[in-house]
Amino acid sequence: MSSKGSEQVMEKSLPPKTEFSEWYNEVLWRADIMDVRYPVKGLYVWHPFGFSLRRNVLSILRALLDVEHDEVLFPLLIPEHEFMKEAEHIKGFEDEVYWVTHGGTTPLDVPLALRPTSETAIYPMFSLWVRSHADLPLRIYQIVNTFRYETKHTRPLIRMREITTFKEAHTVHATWQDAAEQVERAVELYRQFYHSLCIPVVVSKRPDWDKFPGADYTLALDVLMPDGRTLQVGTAHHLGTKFSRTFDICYEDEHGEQQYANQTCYGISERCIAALISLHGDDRGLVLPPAVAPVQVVIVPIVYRGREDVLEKARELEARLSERYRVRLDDSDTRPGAKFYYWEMRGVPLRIEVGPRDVDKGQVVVVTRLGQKQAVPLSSVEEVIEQAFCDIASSLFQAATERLVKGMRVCHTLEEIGEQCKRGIALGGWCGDEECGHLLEERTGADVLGVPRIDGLVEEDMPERCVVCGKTAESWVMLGRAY
Ligand code: P5A
Ligand code: ZN
Repeated sequence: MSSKGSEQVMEKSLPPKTEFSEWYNEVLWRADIMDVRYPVKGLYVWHPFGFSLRRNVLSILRALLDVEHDEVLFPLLIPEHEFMKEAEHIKGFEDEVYWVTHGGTTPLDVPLALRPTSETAIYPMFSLWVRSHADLPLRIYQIVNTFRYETKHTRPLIRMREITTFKEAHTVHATWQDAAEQVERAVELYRQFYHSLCIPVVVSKRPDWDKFPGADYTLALDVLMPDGRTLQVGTAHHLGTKFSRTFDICYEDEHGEQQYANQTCYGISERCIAALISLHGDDRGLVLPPAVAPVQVVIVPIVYRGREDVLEKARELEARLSERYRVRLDDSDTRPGAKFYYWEMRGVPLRIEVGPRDVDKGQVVVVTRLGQKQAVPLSSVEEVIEQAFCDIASSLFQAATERLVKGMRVCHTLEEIGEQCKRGIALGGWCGDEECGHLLEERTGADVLGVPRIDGLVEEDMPERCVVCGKTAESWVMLGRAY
């Protein structure tokens, strides 16, 4: 097959992004993110390009967490008796736990759980570590794999049975108020993290029936996916003294009295990468913010026989730019068009074309993944790259924010909410009663995501009446169809 032919075949095979589910699955393997053919349901293999993206995303989150947390690493296995200690927590997770019951052929005295999350691994140790108020606050995080036997439809990066990149933080404080402030800082940290990925989020307080098992309350971050559904991409939980009473995490206060500690925990999975891919990608594949793109700049020489100097110039430029950027020179034997296609699929923010005429003029052609093209003198390439990176990041964030704002609507009836949730997020007034909350879900077929922090995303005032019972509304309520 001629290279032209193969290009056309490949061109056809990425479904348009409007067919989101097909697009998502195709882009994962076409852009070398994941192989979904591993023979265990809900488990996937990271490809080199995806792994590199994962590493860049992690390093942003690490830098943010490192400011006030220490990184640790706990074991994967949790003894049954620790896992079973906190009643509400077990109830929330019992159907999702994988158990290790044998060592070889010998039944274990104590069955071991594969962590679905690490509260019950970490808190028995916190009980040993925390002695006095001087030990507080204690703030740690770890990045590990966790296992959840999910029964809902599994999807790569979105709902996995092995979460390979669980970034979980756990903190201990003297007072309930201190812990509440930590939850707020966690949400701000996550908001900042998502901003680095050019992703706008909506923060809300989850309704009581949907909070983390064992928590006093849960704050969550959601993104609006291209198909109009919402994806929870992070949560922060105030645990109060629930776990400290169970695991005996006490400190001696200034007056020499023993007090139960207040705790928080918060986490983000690889859903952050699912959101990154889904929110920015287009009909040609990935579009990656420069901060996390595994290849930030690809140099494509346009070679002609007798103009070996073109390749030479391209190599010089590669060496020069490699000092500051993640650069790839594509001097492979393929046609330029096929190279463009290949690197666009992988979301490379900038392509630099070097042709004979450019070499003669002492310039290159810089093309952004968003389609801007300009000729640039060789001497000012770095300057142009810096500017282009900033522009790409702000365009991505702005475009995603506009789609989010457009995707949110204030509704005044249950019918309106039901309709709106077919394509986005609905907002209404709520009296705050749990009964009205359940009726909201039953009658609209949508999920109550909780009480949102509107953050200027919506200009309208809060409706005066509860959309279900008509009593005075105490707060906003946000609904969507959640992944
Ligand atoms: C917080 C960290 C916890 O587990 N314990 C430590 C707390 N919270 S959580 O809400 O249950 O999970 C944190 C985030 O992980 C994502 N998530 C998943 N991602 C992919 N596949 C899954 N099966 C899965 N389950 C949860 C969600 O984004 C969730 O907010
Ligand atoms: Zn009501």
